[in-house]
Amino acid sequence: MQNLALAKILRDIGFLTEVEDGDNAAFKARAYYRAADIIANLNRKVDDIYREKGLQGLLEIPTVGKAIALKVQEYITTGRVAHLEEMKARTPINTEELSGIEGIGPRTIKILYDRLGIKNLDDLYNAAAQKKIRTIPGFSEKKEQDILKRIDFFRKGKGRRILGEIYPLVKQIESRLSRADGVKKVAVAGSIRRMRETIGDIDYIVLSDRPEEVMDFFVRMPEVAEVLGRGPAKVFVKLNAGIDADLLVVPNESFGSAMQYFTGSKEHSVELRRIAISKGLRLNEWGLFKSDKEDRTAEGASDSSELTSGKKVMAGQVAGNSEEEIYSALGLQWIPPEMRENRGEIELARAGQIPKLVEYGSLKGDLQVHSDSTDGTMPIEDMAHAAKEKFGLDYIAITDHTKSLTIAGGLDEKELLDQAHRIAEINDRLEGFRILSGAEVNIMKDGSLDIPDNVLDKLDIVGAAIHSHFSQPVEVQTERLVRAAQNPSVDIIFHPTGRLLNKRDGYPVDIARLVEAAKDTGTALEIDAHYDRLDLRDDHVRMAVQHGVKLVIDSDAHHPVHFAFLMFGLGQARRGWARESDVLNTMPFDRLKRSLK
Ligand code: DGT
Ligand code: CA
Ligand code: CA
Ligand code: ZN
Repeated sequence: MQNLALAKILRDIGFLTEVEDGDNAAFKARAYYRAADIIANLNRKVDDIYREKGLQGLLEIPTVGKAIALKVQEYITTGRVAHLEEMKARTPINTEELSGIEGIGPRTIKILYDRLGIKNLDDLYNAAAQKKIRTIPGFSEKKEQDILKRIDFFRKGKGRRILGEIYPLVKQIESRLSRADGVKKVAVAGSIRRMRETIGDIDYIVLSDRPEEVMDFFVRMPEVAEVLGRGPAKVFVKLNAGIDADLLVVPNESFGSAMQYFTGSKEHSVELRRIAISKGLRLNEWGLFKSDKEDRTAEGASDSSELTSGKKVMAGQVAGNSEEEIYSALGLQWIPPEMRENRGEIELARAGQIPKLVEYGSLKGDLQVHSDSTDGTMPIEDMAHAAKEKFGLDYIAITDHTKSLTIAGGLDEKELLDQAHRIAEINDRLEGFRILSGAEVNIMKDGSLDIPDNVLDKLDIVGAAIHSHFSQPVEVQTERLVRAAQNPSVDIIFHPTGRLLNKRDGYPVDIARLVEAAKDTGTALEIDAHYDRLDLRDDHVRMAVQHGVKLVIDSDAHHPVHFAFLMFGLGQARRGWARESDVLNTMPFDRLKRSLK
């Protein structure tokens, strides 16, 4: 748990830095978020590293600099970090509660605190209910109403965690469970299987004939803090990490139906159950049954969670073994989990028209990668080497920041061209791998770029992004992005909304207008795969796909471990029904090169 606990502390420091210092601290905060990512995904315990090599060992952890290493050391040796405690004392705000409300990031939290002394969810609710929020410049009656609605939503849902932040824990428990006696298979279902960007809890399904033993093992795992409830085949626990986990143990005949049931979404499953009923069938986690048979054998226990042993219930089972079998018995094509939100996928499945979604592992390259020329942590060669050897990619684009982003050490015209020259030299030495020269060029307040066209012209690929002046009205922000897309050198709009999930409100963008401009100018829109960005959102992706706008899925890597996060971008793309042909960087290098502006 140590690594994950440390990651949480670093994230808290980053967040409070942004609350206290506003947009100016965005980059400093990001350094903390990055170190937190690395530590959460490290395959060694940080305290082991420290015991072995001391502070030097900590400094060798990628993205961990002196300031962060010292805080890590302090935490390992004393169990606390004074800097964080001072910040918490100075800014006594329950950021955890407040940032759980959609659309409320550090900037808003700061304004609410300064203006109305709002420190927690109760304060926020009361201020909104007393119509005080609308009196703050930049807020409105509508925003106030939204806040009330979201608080209600939040209180029902007990807050949601970012998928990528919880993912290492999900995998750790999965692998522990898979080694337990009597376990034949372990699967993760629920919103995680659907690759939602935030998740409420973790849902496991275990295939086993010995549910009691498996549940005993589960509740005794070191990750478990408390058992919340237990039935004959289901158990609910609270984990030390503060999130709940559910486990369902099923026999082989019910594995597919359990997967279907536990994967949801609820809205999708409700519709499937309706279809089952219309065919004289009943669908639950134990299988698809003939209605009359189930009524007789289950003896009125229509909530199957109360059913004890499999055997007697299985009479009359039409399907249950696999999901395919269940969908097929309902007259439907199998539907990829990422599409199961009852947003039209069931109609497509009935017509046999489920699109072939872009596959995990189908990306051939990564078009947003940073190097140590700016705020990345590794030389170009090392990023290329890792992309090729560890992640099987065929190409990357080096897209460092440009000069007006001084805080990231952005490159000027000469430095960009020098870098492109160096990349050409590296390419000469490489076999079976290509590096594109590029830039993440900064979009200025008026929508112009900070690097002139005659320089951008000479780069292989150009992404443009907004990094400042976040608080402009939606028309202004959209116009900035549209202008950038119209630039003849700009191939991609990077992270189009600039949000950081649960951390920073993005700038407001009229995505429909941006999609239209992207279409008109042949500009691609990025799904930034880093799990705390993931802009575009799933419905934005769908809009782009519907309009034939190309997407790119990039890791925004500042260190090789970040290439692993491409899967979250792919998940988002699949949630937006994107096919391989919608994603530019599924193309082999030569074709990609030809399709750029
Ligand atoms: P989450 O955990 O909020 O991110 O979202 P899910 O979709 O993982 O929801 P969860 O964990 O409450 O339940 C897992 C699945 O179990 C859900 O997707 C569908 C199924 N399920 C849970 N509660 C109900 C229910 O009341 N009715 C139906 N039809 N299905 C349910
Ligand atoms: Ca869940
Ligand atoms: Ca659950
Ligand atoms: Zn950027």
